[in-house]
Amino acid sequence: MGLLSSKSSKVQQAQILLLGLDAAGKSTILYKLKLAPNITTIPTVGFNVEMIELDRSLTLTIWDVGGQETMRTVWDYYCENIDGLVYVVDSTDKERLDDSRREFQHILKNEHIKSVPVVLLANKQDMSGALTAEDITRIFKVKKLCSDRNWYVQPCCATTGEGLAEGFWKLTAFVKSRLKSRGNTSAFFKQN
Ligand SMILES: Nc1nc2c(ncn2[C@@H]2O[C@H](COP(=O)(O)OP(=O)(O)O)[C@@H](O)[C@H]2O)c(=O)[nH]1
Ligand SMILES: [Mg+2]
Repeated sequence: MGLLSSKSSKVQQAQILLLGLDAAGKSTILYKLKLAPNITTIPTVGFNVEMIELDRSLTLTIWDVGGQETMRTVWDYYCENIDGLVYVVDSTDKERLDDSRREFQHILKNEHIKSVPVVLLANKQDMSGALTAEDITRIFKVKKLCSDRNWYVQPCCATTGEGLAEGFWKLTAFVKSRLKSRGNTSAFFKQN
């Protein structure tokens, strides 16, 4: 029984965790994905959640957990039942790049997200001096840290939406491939 639509197809649902330091751009991304015009973001208290459908066979439920220091301690808690991780980096915040890298490294160690695909969004590419996706890949040691899973680093600009669809398409493909290889055991189904 589906609660959300009357479509007759079997739609898979994946749980996606959207993480990153505060002010990285997570809420902007979430609202941009929903195509809501002229959204003013406010700091996330607790979490925001949105469901999006890029592909008719897979609905992504995206959990935007606050990035403030106090919230970072509960990131681990949200990792249960997660099918994909999107990690947002403010490519211009060079002062906190190391903090962000450390949090990224920490979250990848979580048992529950072992082998879960990761898309890093190198956000704020519209600003001068922004580090490139290649810079972020190198600085975050992504090749090494994510050698056990599918990963991709996507440059984007959350305010214009540029690069977001590409990043989430990549994630969708990774998630589908993982669910397939796991025999769909971890996915929820909405049978309408
Ligand atoms: N220039 C620019 N500003 C951005 C971009 N993405 C987010 N911001 C701004 O960065 C600030 C923090 O964004 P927000 O989405 O609230 O970050 P969150 O704490 O990760 O949810 C806001 O003022 C956004 O308008 C971007 O791609 N370019
Ligand atoms: Mg937020």
